[in-house]
Amino acid sequence: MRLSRYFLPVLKEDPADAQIVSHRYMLRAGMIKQAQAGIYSWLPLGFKVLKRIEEIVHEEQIRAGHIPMLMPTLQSADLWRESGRYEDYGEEMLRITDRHGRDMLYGPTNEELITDIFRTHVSSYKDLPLTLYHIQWKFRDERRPRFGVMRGREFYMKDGYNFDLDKAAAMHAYNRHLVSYLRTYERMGLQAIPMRADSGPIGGDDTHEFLVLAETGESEVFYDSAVTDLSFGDRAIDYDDVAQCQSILEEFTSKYARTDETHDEALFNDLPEARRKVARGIEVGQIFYFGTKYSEAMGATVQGPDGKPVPVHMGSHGIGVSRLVGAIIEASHDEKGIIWPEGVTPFHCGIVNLKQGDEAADKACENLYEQLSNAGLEPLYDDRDERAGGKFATMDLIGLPWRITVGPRGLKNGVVELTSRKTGESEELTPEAAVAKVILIYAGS
Ligand code: 5CA
Repeated sequence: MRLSRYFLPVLKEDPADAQIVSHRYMLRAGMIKQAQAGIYSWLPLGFKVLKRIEEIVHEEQIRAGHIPMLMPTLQSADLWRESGRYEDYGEEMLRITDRHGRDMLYGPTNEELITDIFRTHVSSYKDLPLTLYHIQWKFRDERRPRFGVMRGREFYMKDGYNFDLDKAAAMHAYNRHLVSYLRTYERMGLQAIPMRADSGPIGGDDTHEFLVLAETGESEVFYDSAVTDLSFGDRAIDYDDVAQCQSILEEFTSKYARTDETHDEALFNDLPEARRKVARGIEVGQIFYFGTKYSEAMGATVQGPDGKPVPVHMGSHGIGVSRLVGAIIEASHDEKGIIWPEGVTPFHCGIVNLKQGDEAADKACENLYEQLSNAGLEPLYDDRDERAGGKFATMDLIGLPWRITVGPRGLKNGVVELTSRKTGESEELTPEAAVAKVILIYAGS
């Protein structure tokens, strides 16, 4: 993309109403614009990051054997009356009436709708196990929408639902989700710690939230500092291997890590004092096992091996896709702007032309642009007729991990400059070597 043809409405001043850094930088970098309280338009740069995150979530869900689909945002109130949640859900639910006077709602989550699909089409245990998921907009009429996309009213969520014959099989689905989530967040450059949590209106006893530690997080968390040493890394996973998934769950959940809802002071105090940490975290996902709560209420049964009908065991598993955009910025920024991890960056590499209109500089930039594009990467070329300082400030603000700077002086010596946004370190390389290095950095990602 050439910046002269893009739509990147950056703001010079800090917006007055943004209290946390991710909100401030998302507005300043022209990623989002508020449409109403807690409802945002995703401008091109923000939309690109949202899509990258969505892609990673899809890839990891499919890798785990879960099946993508799409359900609508508007749902019928009657389904929610069947589960009893139409009344229970309270004021967070946006209720709508259509022209025929039918009660509808903008879905805050999809347990009822998916259970209805399941009961219509699945009748035998032979079709289990089954996990279906979608990534769709949700609406919760939060009392205090705030912090930009972190606590929106309209937000983008991946929600997945497993259907299994018995509790043991459903717990394997739970474990599989936990493992796939660990991988998903690490690919985004995040450490998200699974913590024992409370199930709220979704229901059930088994639930973990995934938290990214950040001062601006809304949840208070208590944990053994040893959990922060764990990393998923590049493990080969067989998602059908029950023992392997179970052992990874144990590895990542056996150390003390809880949100304030389930915190147990006595257990916590058993830890050596130096390892007791109290901090704040951003909840970027949650997994639930709730057994037969919905299947019994809504008659989702299958014929078991003995021919008798059994209600299926279910769980639901969510990832806050739009919230993640903010969470990644909270975890990765400096005073100049965002620092995107390579896995989610909107463009792979910036190209800054220090002297637009200089024949050699223009040509070198065009060549770099073409070579990076031919390698399947997306460069963002700042080809505007602007001062170098302004171009650097924009690049630093929007946070691309790598920048190639091209100027007439360097070109006389046959070099351009490759700079890491994270470390600020630069090296002079021939244009070919700079391209080769950037390609190598992204190889395999
Ligand atoms: N049905 C279950 C799992 S699919 C469910 O709805 N879970 S949830 O309530 O925990 O939501 C899943 C994730 O969506 C949360 O972990 C959080 O990351 C994100 N989320 C929830 N509410 C909001 C909100 N108001 N704004 C942005 N993201 C949110």
